[in-house]
Amino acid sequence: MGNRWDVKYKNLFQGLYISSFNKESFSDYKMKPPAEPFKIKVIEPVRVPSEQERKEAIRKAGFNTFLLLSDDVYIDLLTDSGTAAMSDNQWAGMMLGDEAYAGSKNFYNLEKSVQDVLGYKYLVPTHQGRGAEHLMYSNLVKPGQLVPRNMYFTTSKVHVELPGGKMVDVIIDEAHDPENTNPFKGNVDFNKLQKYIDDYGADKIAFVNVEMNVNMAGGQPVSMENLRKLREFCNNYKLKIIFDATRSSENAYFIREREKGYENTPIVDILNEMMSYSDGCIYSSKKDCLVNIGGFLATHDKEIFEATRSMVVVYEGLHTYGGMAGRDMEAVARGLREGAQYEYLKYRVNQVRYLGYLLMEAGVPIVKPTGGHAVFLNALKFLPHLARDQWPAQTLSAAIYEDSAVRTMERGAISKGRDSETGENIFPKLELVRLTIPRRVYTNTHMEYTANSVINLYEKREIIPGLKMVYEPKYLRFFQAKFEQLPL
Ligand code: PLI
Repeated sequence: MGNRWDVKYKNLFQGLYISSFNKESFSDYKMKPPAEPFKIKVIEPVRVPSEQERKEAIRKAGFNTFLLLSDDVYIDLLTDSGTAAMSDNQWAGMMLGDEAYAGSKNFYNLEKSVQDVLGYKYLVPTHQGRGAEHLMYSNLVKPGQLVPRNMYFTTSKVHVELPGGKMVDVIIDEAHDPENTNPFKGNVDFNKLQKYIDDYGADKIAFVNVEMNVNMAGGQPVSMENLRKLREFCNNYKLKIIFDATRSSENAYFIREREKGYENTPIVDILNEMMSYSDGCIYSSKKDCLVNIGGFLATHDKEIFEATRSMVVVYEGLHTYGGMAGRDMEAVARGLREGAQYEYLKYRVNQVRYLGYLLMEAGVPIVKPTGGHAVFLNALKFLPHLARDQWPAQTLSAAIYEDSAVRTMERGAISKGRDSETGENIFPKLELVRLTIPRRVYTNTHMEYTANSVINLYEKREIIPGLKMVYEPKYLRFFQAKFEQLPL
């Protein structure tokens, strides 16, 4: 039965949405925290360091939250990667690890999970997502080729560049606008893709890369319609489609929530249909599989399978473990199934949305609609007095830590890095701070504590000074760069 929100917002979105989508972006909507579909059996004590300790810790870390000690953090929203709480069923599976070098039974359990949940026939396990990116992209990219993608991701960009390729952006324009509430901001723009084909020729395109619930755009989903059309489009040019399916279960939840025709479809069926439009995928299990380590690539294509399986033994380990222990493969095998359960996903997405709602209610500028794995603060609007090369997002992330011992992450110009040809800094339109919610780890009260800290800073935002970069590593600089505070 629909409630008054359904009626109100359905009209607004011209019948595209089947549920009360996006009501959180309206100021008259009162959201309640979602109830957890689990109870807590084990706890890990955490403490709030004193004001003096926080001040010292962030300076010692060069104002880079990656360089903080975990012991100095109260609520860790740095990443949703490898930070999930596993279930009793997953821990039980860990005890059934078959640590054989070859032919571990856990590999076959994982293979079966991937076949059932994602529908791919072939599986190559890796130690984590970037291991899979390395095998897949170095196999498919030739020097000088382009890889169109619905917005870059840091490790993906590097693994396309290492074999001599270049990643180019083909996401819809709406994705670059934090205020735009398009329900599928992760969609591919076919005009942009067509232009690359027209300008460079289809043989210059290594493959088309599509990320689910696009991380750098704010955790924004891709629609099934877009994927279906992309398959038809790419068939015309005989182009392969490779997914970054890392957050595909959360994307599937949004399809069920927002796309007509999927309102009662089981998540696993949605996932199978999504993957049917690709040739293969890379997958960091550390997100939607609810585990602390692991990754894989999977494919329908025997050629890709054979090429990457012959490489996995060089870089990762034998093709029946690929850098994972047997017990870790079992946890992934079980977590992939658990993470695709509707009730879990509903709680998960709504917990993230609750944090976004609290911030929006207080007028804090965030990327809308709230994404699947994180709330993203718009640092350009939060700290408008800072120039781009005073690194507003880096500054804000450090300031949040100093205020409350909540650890967040810069997702803007520091993450984007430099142009591989000119060496110049790139200043992307999105200069964001990511408040990434680990899965099943924090309570809704933790969300409220976090929101209070961000709101407190927003109220005194004009007295936050910018930063100067004083150390810059060659690759993936956001991990290790160091900064000093500028005078206000
Ligand atoms: O961290 P890995 O190597 O397991 O996975 C790399 C990776 C690939 N694709 C996408 C979309 C990611 O988000 C991703 C890793 N993300 C991290 C670490 C994050 O904090 O978002």
